[in-house]
Amino acid sequence: MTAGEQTRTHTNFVINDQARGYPTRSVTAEATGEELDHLVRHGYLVRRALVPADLAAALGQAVHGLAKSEEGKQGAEWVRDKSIYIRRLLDKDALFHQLLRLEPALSIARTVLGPQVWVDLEARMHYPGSAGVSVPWHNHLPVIPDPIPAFFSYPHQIHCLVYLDRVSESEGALCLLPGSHTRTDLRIPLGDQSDRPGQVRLLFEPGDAVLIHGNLWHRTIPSTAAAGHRRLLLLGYVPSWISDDVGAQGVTPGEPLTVALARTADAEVRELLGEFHW
Ligand SMILES: O=C(O)CCC(=O)C(=O)O
Ligand SMILES: [Fe+2]
Repeated sequence: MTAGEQTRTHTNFVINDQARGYPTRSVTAEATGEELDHLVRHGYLVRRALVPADLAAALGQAVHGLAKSEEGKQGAEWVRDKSIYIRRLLDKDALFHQLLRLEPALSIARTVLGPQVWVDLEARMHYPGSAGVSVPWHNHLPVIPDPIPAFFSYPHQIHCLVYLDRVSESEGALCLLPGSHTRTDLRIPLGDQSDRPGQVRLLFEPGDAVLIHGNLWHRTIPSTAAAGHRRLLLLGYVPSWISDDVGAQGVTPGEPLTVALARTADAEVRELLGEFHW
């Protein structure tokens, strides 16, 4: 049951786990019923000053350090003088561990996704002084078939974008398409940067954040030559059961034959064995 106070929303979730005695998980989100409703219906929720400015500065420094160490390395998602994407931050600098319990993002995510989630943390940085750096229209969950099958698991995730630098017109606003997270008929061509009716443009101060549904369409406006650094963190809240790690089950084989099978199998067999790339 969910009960709203002025600024908080409490929910008691009883999990249908017979073996564990139907445990209750209580979640209190620092968000009103209206704010949660906005997130569910429109697919986004802005939270100004989610992270204090001094912490945003320290996190920005850490992102900078990782960028320096990854630039040019094999596998780096790096375009010289333009941008870098850094994955698996929780494995790379313990400073980021304090974001595991970042509130109110975590409790908001738990209220709308269910109380059992895991957290993925990535960062993106645009280098200063380059004009035309941008991310065209995209969403983060491109796995939805049309028509939607009767028992399809719609990929609900909440992604919290935490801005570590000021984002003015020079660095390029974030543009969102409200309500597009449920529009399975929307097919925006790859690379499209055009304005769309109803789009919302957002600028940020360091520490500001926006929570989006992972299937919400969004893009960034191209930077100008006057752009400063544009660093942000992407906190991904994913339902816990969506994971390839199911823990120890039964007697483990000495040498997993599926690993050898996958080496020579075609794409369909590899998918059936669990291979999946975003
Ligand atoms: O830079 C931004 O404001 C958003 C970046 C983004 O959408 C992404 O990296 O997926
Ligand atoms: Fe994105």
